Amino acid sequence: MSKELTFSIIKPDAVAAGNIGSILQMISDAGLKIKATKMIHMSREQAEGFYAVHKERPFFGELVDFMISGPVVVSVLEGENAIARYRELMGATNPEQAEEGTIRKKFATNIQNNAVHGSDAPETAAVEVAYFFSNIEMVG
Ligand code: RTP
Ligand code: MG
Repeated sequence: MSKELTFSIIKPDAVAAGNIGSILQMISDAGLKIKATKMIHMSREQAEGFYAVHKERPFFGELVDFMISGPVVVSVLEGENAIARYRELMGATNPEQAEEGTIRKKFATNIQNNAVHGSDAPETAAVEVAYFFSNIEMVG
């Protein structure tokens, strides 16, 4: 099995609620290695570019407003099957449907303010990592 990279965002709701440490601990306890991490406050243009795949969805404007409402913590995670494992740890998009023990069950407020983002496929993971990090920012 080869190692895989995935990209994570701790969203503004979770940062504002003081949950950065708890979420990074859950990631670490799940055996995902943090290869890079930093706090940023995205501009509208950066958030619109990141969520470009959703630009035709009815919630796009509100989603961008939410994502720029405060700072976020972006990270690169590594592990075997990291993409699927992180999405499992995150739980369902809507926290009402999220399993016990998941990040969204614990920390999400609603379907939009849902604490975290994780890449959904190798292709999107590669694009998302490169959107926020250069190679020099990642540990070996
Ligand atoms: P993410 O991309 O953030 O990891 O979340 P996801 O795959 O579980 O969900 P996705 O369908 O990709 O939606 C991206 C984000 O848009 C917000 N959303 N709002 N108001 C709504 O009905 C709605 N649906 C989705 C959420 O913040 C979701 O995570
Ligand atoms: Mg998604």
